[in-house]
Amino acid sequence: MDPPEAQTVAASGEADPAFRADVLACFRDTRRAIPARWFYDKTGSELFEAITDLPEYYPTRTETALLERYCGEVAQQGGAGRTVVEFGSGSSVKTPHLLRAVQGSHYVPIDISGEFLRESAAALAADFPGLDVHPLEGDFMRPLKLPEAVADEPKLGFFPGSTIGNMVARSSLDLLRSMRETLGVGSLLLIGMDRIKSPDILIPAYDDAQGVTARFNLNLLHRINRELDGTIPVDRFRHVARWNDSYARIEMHLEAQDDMSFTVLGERFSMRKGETIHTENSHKYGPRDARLLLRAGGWTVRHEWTDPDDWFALILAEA
Ligand code: AVJ
Repeated sequence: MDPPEAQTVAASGEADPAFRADVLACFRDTRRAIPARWFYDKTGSELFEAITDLPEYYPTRTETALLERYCGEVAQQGGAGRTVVEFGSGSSVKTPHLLRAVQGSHYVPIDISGEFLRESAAALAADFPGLDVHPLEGDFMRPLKLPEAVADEPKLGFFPGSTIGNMVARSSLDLLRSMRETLGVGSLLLIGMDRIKSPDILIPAYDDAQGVTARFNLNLLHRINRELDGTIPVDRFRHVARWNDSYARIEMHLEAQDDMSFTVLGERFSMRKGETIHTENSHKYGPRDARLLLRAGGWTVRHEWTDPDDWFALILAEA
């Protein structure tokens, strides 16, 4: 019989201390917010995979098409032969296109989840027999020391998926600067950024007809109940996706449908009808916004590729 999976059976005492701290801080504060990274337990990761297949969720599909089409040009524009360093590699599904085009001899996937990282690194190494894979477990929000074997190699950072969109401006700048420090002057960075577009396209992408995104959002409350011994009445919350135009971002919230009170780790909290927990920001960038942000972070844009609707951009920048 298969052993039970750690994440689904985690008892309150074993929950990630950082998760615990973020959740308690959220409910103790009047401006309730929980960092989006806590969506991704096992169920959450599976639900995100399901989101990427939804007809309304255009980003993954659009970016993958751009990578399939333009990785050859990325190689021509200076990427050829470089060591690819992927930030938040996860399952590395988009990486083969780039690795095939660039033809470097090393690959450094960086992820905070060691188990996931080693599994996907092993799978990639099997598919690319000539490639030296050096998985690096760590938090890429901070500058990291790359493996000795790639110290003198020219590098190409890879940060797909519009993950930068989850960060507020200040954090995204910190990240871009950290990446510059990690990779070094003269390095390249290939980054995926989602464009500003009509809310008529954006809202359904984050509030789909099948309700998968709603389940993804609500799973956070189930996770709190499971891992932090919570009594949150999940069915009395509603998934909300809204476009915040002044911040150019989609926000996801969980809205209380009634006045309520519940406990988390034995501590009692209450919420009023209509109050929300802010669970995610997904910032969108126009062409000039993207260039300015990158430049402020120490990166000069060398090339951009977009789809015919200009819904998503792949940007190549140099440190
Ligand atoms: C993984 C952060 C890029 O913001 O579009 C998808 C996450 N949230 N649907 C995004 C997400 C709701 C996604 N990122």
